[in-house]
Amino acid sequence: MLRMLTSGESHGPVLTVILDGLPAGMAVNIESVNEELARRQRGYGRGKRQQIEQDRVEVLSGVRHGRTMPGPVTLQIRNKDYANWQARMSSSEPESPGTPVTRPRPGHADFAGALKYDLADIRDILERSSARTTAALVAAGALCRQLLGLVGVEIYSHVCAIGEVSGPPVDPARIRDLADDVEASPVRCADPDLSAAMQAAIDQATEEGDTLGGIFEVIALGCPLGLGSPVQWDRRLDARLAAALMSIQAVKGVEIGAGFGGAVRKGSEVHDEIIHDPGDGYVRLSNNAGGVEGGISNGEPIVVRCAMKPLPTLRQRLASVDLATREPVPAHFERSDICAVPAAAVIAEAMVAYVLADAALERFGGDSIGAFLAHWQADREALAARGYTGARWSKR
Ligand code: EPS
Repeated sequence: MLRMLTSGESHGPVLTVILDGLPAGMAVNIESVNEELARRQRGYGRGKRQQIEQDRVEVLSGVRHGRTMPGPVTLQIRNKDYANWQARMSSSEPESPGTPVTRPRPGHADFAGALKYDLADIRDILERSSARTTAALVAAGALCRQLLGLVGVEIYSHVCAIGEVSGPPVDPARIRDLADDVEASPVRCADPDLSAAMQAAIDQATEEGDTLGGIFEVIALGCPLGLGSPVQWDRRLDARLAAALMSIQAVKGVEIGAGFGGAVRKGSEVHDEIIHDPGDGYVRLSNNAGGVEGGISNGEPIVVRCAMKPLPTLRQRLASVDLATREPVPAHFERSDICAVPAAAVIAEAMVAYVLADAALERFGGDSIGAFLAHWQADREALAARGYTGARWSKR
């Protein structure tokens, strides 16, 4: 239903995203898109680039007088740093092209990308594989979030672990109350002691010229029942969430609900029992499924966790080989982040918003926002007639 296509290089003039398929007539709040971009830029352990950029979106198509038109929305974010890279990133033959990057960083797209695309200069792939492009995804995700907000979906995230510093699980039912503390923490962790320990771990990695990964969680509250379908592999909501989250740079693992932890427990301990309460309708006694059963959202909070590997650009250089000479060399280093887990959590919110908005449009349809909301309302009434009232989360 929705399609999303980004373009742009890390140090090119702009990043763009085309989002096609939003219903016509949806109110668009550009300031809140900019706030999402600012959230992505924050976070302890980020590099100097975030002091250069102040990401803001410009609308190039698809919005008129504050509302979506039927056509695709195109958003643009200018890279301020381009001013310092004009010769190196020039689209025409420059007088001096600069020194080519020939020393692949282990863990980056450099090595496989240079060989795959037959490149003499790794910059041609590193500029596009860079996580800088996620600014465009966050901008489009912000519009998806605005659509979802109209049907009561709220999306939150928090950081569970940075390197070896990790905390106890957070009850999804508490995430709304914790949200302000999460936003105020430089590492998106509501617990002040844990937040301080995570920052100390990042300081140590900075000192050692190293980098850190971690684990973050995204929780979507109020997701309507019935998004996604088991009838075809590529329509399953969990499969779509996993693909979207795995597409974020450095994400190496995705869990839904109890995830890998559920694999070592018995069925009787894992599956979320169902009761029917005359007042509340159907209620689940736990949410180990993370809000998705059989590829369908079941009305419980959607809970996804991602494992992010440590970033591959290290001051403490790893062993590599010069692709031009095949001599052993230290890997290329350029300005980067020490830890981007808090930013990745914000990016993951955007990807979850995209997947849920896409699935909501599939279920409720509608060319106009009025039709979309009318279909959603009719669906709620139909579910209520069957005893499901929604918005009831785990009582345990
Ligand atoms: C950036 C993400 C990272 C930063 C980048 C900005 O990209 P990469 O995946 O290439 O490491 O390092 O900053 C720079 C490229 C730079 O010049 O500092 C982002 O998310 O904005």
